[in-house]
Amino acid sequence: MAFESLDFYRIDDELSDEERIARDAVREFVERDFLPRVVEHIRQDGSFPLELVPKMADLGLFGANLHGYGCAGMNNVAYGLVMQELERGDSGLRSFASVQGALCMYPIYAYGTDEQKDRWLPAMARGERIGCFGLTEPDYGSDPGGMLSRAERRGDRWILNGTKRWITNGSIADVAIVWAGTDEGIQGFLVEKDFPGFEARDMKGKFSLRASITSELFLSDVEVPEENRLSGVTGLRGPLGCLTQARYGIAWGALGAALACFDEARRYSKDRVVFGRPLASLQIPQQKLVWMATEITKGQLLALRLGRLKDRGELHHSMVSMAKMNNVDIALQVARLARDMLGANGIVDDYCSMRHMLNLETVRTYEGTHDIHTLVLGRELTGFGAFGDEQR
Ligand code: TGC
Ligand code: FAD
Repeated sequence: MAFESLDFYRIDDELSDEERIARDAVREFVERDFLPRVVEHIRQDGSFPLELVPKMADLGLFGANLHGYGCAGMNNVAYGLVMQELERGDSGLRSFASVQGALCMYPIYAYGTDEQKDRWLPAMARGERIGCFGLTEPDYGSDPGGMLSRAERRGDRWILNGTKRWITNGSIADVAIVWAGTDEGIQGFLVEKDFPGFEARDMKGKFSLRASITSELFLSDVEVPEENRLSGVTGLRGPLGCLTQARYGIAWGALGAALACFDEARRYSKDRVVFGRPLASLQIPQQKLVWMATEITKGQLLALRLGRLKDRGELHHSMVSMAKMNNVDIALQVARLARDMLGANGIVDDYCSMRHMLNLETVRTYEGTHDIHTLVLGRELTGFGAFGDEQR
């Protein structure tokens, strides 16, 4: 039976025709092309349906809120709705689009030279070139400012050394945006997959985000020409500026996962008979559904307001932190409750809630953990950094 999206506060009324059309096109793609194959991919550890990339490109899903260079140029609400629908399918599907658009195309768009933009953006928008974003290291995740990766200038070239871990799409990427320390501060480099000394190896054994490729990147004396440096930014604000774009998409995306779980739990509870009555006719299941619907509705309002502020250029990154933190947190709780309401059926992959629940454990960790966003907001509200480093 077709998915029914919760819209208790008639938020649809607030959307333009263009925004609804973008959302509905992706909803149909997910329903028709993605969902029938997701189970096959989660049963294989770390496999993504790459055959869908051309279709995703045709729908304008890569760099969808960027303008020019063959990008769709959607406003940020339409872009958010697209992310919501992709993650209604699976967090791995939304991750693929987030990494390609917000973490790879955006830094080239915002910090790159005209030559870099012309070379990479149209090809990435068409899905002919795949990117990955290498910030996290084995010993520096929440605190990327401590990174050990280094880039040393040698004339018109840079020599890169270091290791990046937990990198989405690492082994299938044509280009890795690698962030490394230099004498002038952290800088970004476009490392092409065939540069000698560069290697990507897949990470296995994940319980979460199984329909997504996660890799480790090894850089050993990799020579990168100066023309591959992102010369428009220096310092941690470079990668953090990209994260703001991706976290914005996650604030919407997490709602998609929550909507899928809510829909599944509501349907199931109407059909499932316990003690001679539909589960949905009992008070405790109703309380669970009401909690889910209320939190999803609050999350939708947060996301919509954030999108309108972003379109007006009035967004502060701490607002994105609040929405990422809250919407992922409630989505994970919704998924856990939905799984619980399905009883034993909830643990098999005929149903989606447990898959979303496991995925959302990653979403709670990546792009700034729940704790890190709490600390960002704590610092914003009080003026005191509580990260544990006295210099902050
Ligand atoms: P801090 O002093 O706060 O900031 C340094 C400079 O950056 C600016 N800034 C930001 N700019 C844009 N957006 C943001 N969100 C920003 N946050 C800070 C800030 O204004 C400053 O600029 P300037 O010009 O004064 O230099 O830096 P800090 O060292 O205190 O660190 C702050 C902290 C801990 C919040 C930051 O390091 C952080 O966000 N840590 C979390 C790391 C993280 O999120 N990693 C994600 C890796 S990528 C990933 O997970 C991809 S998953 C992909 C997928 O599959 O979807
Ligand atoms: P840690 O930083 O070691 O944190 C461990 C725990 O300590 C957490 O609970 C955290 O909240 C808490 N903590 C940390 N600091 C503090 C503090 N100051 N005060 C209180 N508590 C604190 N990274 C990329 O660069 N590119 C990618 O494409 C990418 N994709 C990913 C895909 C997957 C599937 C996963 C799981 C991760 C991915 N990441 C990626 C990495 C992700 O961003 C990091 O895992 C994340 O930033 C957290 O870092 P960490 O794992 O080192 O945890």
